[in-house]
Amino acid sequence: MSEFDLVIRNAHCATAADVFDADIGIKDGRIVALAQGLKSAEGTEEIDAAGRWVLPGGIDGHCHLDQPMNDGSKMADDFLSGTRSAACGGTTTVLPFACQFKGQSLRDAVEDYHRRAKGKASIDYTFHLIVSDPTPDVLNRELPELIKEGYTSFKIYMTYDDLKLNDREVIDVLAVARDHGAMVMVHAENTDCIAWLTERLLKAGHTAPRFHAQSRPMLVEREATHRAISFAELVDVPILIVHVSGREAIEQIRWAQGNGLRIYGETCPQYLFLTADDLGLDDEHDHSHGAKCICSPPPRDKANQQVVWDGLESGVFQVFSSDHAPFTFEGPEGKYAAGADASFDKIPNGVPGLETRLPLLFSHGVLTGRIDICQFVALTSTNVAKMYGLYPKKGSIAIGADADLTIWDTGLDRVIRNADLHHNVDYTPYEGIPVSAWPTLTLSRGKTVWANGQYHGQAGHGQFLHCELPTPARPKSRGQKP
Ligand code: DUC
Ligand code: ZN
Ligand code: ZN
Repeated sequence: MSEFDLVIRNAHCATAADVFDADIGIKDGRIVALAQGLKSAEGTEEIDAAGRWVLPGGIDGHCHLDQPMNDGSKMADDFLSGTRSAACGGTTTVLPFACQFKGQSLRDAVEDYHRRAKGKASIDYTFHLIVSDPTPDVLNRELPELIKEGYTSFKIYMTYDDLKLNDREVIDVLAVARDHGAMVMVHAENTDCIAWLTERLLKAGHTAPRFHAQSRPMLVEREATHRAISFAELVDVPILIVHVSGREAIEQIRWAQGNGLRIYGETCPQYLFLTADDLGLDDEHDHSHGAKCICSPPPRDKANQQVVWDGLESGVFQVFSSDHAPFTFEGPEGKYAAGADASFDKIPNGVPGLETRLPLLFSHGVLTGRIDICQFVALTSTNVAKMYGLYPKKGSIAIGADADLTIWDTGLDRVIRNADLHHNVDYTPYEGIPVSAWPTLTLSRGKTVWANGQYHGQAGHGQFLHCELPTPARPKSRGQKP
């Protein structure tokens, strides 16, 4: 029997820490050897990566797949099309959400979500929990049990009527996370400010998609971010502020980090590549592009894009996720599920981005010199694995790690076209944006899922991952609270 199933020769590897040249020996889906001039038996499959970057597969720590909606819309991507699209863009692990509806047990939500994933995923996956109804039973029994079983992260919302928690509920959930070592992701926007602004805009007849941005200005995000940070300080627990859109929330996070609080930040491609103008301009009567780009928090302006880039560069952000939330533009379950003349507040929030996340950041971050290759790996893979307890099985090129790898083509001259993507959405908000890097090969546990422009994934190859408790990225810096 051969020592390796596959050897990748002449790999120019980057991890979050190092850049090195090696041959990579893979056996039974894992990396078993890293050496120069690795000997292999005759007939062993080989791939020559000479001249190319070989990186850990991307881990998308925040995406929505087949998440049930209650407004007549339906997510366009399930685990089949979502993981296909992810693999074609170099992502080898996804973390979508098992969402609890108010009145539902968390266990039910988890079981339902397992049914949705079963037999469909072509790459590995795990779930965050969305906690929308923190009853005493959820807090005292369900969450601790689920954390022990490997569901170690949950998302909470400070807005959206069907999901939002009040301040006391936020604190209660943070306290459970602290007691059991889990990670909480916080959607930070002030719900009452949004409701007040929305009411005024609609009363004035301002219903077009562009008013979405005016209903959720940066102060709404800043206030909720500050409040979430204060609660995390009170409880003495780390939290991750997700999908941070611009300067005002970034200032809050930077302040907290500077004061020794364990506050982490996530941002997404929509805050680097879209602006509020993409929601539509004053003189526009065709609202289609605007509806396509409605997401929350909304994209801001050019100056804020630069502030987000600066935050990636300087380390305010630990993770870069897609927040893929796939709704078609056409069709009865898409962006206009509530009717062709639906006002902005009735348009489902979210943009697709699983497949374009890595090529966009590689092209406009690494190849422009804004971030280095190790930062790219950290933001898109390693830190995500550490944050959610998947490291070192995922997120590295190391002996014993899963052979989730990407080989990159750079120096390309292409633009993003929805026609070339593999999701089930009929548009991409990034249409026409140039990219000069794209993975030429994606391996999921040693199996080719994407090669030379062709998808080779198999539904059911993807495995559910039980997460360990997250690896703290920084030592505890504050005294224990009662
Ligand atoms: N905002 C969210 O909070 N979730 C999905 C998509 C979005 O825009
Ligand atoms: Zn959110
Ligand atoms: Zn989201």
